[in-house]
Amino acid sequence: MIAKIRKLIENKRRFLVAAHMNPDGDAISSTLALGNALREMGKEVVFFNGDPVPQVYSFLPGAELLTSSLDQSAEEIYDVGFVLDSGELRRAGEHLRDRCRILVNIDHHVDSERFSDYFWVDEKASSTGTLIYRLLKNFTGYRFSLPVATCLYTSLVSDTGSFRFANTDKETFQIAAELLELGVNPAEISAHIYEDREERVLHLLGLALGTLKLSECGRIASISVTNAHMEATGTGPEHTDGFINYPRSIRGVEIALLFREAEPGFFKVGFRSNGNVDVAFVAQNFGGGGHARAAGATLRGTLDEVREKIIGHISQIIS
Ligand SMILES: [Mn+2]
Repeated sequence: MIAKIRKLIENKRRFLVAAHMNPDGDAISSTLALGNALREMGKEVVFFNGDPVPQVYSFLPGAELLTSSLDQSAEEIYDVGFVLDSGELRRAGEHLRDRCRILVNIDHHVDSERFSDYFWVDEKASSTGTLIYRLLKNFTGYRFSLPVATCLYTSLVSDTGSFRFANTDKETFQIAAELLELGVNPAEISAHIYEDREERVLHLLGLALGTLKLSECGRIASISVTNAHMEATGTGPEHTDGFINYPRSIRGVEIALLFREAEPGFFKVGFRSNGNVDVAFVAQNFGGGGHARAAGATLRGTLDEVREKIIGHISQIIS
């Protein structure tokens, strides 16, 4: 499949590169890594995401090129649309199908749908950035530039939680080492991601931590972020990235949950697991999806209703 996608790139001219909305570090970085590399190959490329770039990733080369709205003129059709890190097309935008002659799905989500003409999913890869690295390696003449290397390194760091999560493997370190040889500065990138927070984000975190709940068995921990919390602190959903790691870090906790209010009457639920429970499977029960250790779903209801439904369901599974 890698070689097929390489040939597609070699033979086509106009590309769109997209990833899932409400983008995390891997979504943004893999978009920019592939987008920048295609530009370096002399291709015409549009970098797309339905949502804005989270501030912490705005340092990435090409971040300023990301657009949330496509030119609506009918002529604006792309030869190839890459949809990265998205288990479902609707997570990136259903309308992309009409705008692209060929869709390519590159992903590492277990339950990634076959919505595309080219389907390349490796659920063992620690990040979508890893797959972009492998793809670019397949071009004999391509040499990784520092901008592309910087994006790829950021993918690795963000999807492995700075090389801490269970998906961190030998390949992750091998790629990281190669990227360092190309001039990537790990401390600088980490400082951008983890030490460039705005004060208001910590106030939001404070409110969220105030909602911490631990189940009686001590194995399920959750925190919540409501629209009221975000209004009070002048923040948005993009500022909750990483919050779920706090309930996850409690001794004995196997499943961590983050409930975040989306549109009125809906809550997005983030799931993290230490591996005993497959949370992709849990999330699928509620119309969501993801990985065995990290997944998400959106549910209708009040915070109490959604929380009871999810925690009740998980309690049954683990008991
Ligand atoms: Mn990812």
